[in-house]
Amino acid sequence: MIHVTDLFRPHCDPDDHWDLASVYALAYAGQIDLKGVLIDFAPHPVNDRNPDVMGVAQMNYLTALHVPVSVGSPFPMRSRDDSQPYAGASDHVGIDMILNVLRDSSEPVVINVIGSCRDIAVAGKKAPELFARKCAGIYLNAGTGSPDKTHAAKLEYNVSLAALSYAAIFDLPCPVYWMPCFEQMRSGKPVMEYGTHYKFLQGRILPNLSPRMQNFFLYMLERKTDQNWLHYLRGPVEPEPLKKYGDLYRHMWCTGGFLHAAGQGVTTDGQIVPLEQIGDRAVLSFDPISVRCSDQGVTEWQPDAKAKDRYVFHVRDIARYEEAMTRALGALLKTLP
Ligand SMILES: [Ca+2]
Repeated sequence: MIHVTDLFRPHCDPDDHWDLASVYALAYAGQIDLKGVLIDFAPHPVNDRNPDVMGVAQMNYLTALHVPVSVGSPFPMRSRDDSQPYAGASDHVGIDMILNVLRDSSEPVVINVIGSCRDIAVAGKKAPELFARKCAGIYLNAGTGSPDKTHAAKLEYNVSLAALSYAAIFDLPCPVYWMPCFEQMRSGKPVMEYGTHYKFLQGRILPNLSPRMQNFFLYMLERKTDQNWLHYLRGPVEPEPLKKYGDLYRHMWCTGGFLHAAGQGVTTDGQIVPLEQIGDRAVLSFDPISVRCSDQGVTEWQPDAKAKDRYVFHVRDIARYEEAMTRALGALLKTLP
């Protein structure tokens, strides 16, 4: 697995740190081989934020793993086919890391895209044949899943970062597991059928984690920008921020895709079980579709039972999805030391 994220310090949306911890939990359990973390070059707007390499260093230390981390391209794509031949070596250090991982891996690699689509789109345009051979699937967390074009025309945040790149992902010669963040923007509904969004009260999960994991989250949530990443992690847990952030909700999107990539499903009562055993207990599925995306980032899709490499995330039980995902996330993160 390669994990591509808009993980910044100080944080933008803190969900990316929860997601980073989730993929490290899968790696720590030996369910995936985490081959690299690629962080977007900059958020939008930049506001003095930098790629959070300290957060990755903390997770590597915690889990005793050595996952490389790199930084994405500073350039937006100029067209839907732009492989950025004008970029220098530093500009593509992260994109080339991805291409090297694909080349060197004996098995096909899944790629999570949970921020901008820019780097994976450019990587795919640089080496389409490599993606056809070695990319087992892109878990694309972006967009709006409404089958109704009127709703799809309101762009979701990750699409607004790089609409051409989002469109370009749908052109790549590898499976795409499309995980629209919402079915409709501003629908007012917490959970909809074709959107991954759920939320949980952080106090339901934070107090059950190991002290080091609690400190990983508090160091991020407190927007620490000192250099004290190691000693803060190993220090005592401060009760006041733990209480303060426990009382806040966290909005989440990507959890179901990480588990699916690791061959795991989530049941309607929130248990994580192997996909081949889950049957009709699954709270979510990936359904085969045919899909097109305009240069502006507007999708059109239909169910297509014959489709082999395009799937859409589908909530099977709207009433139980949020609670099921909260339980699954809590169980997953509790396994971290
Ligand atoms: Ca993100």
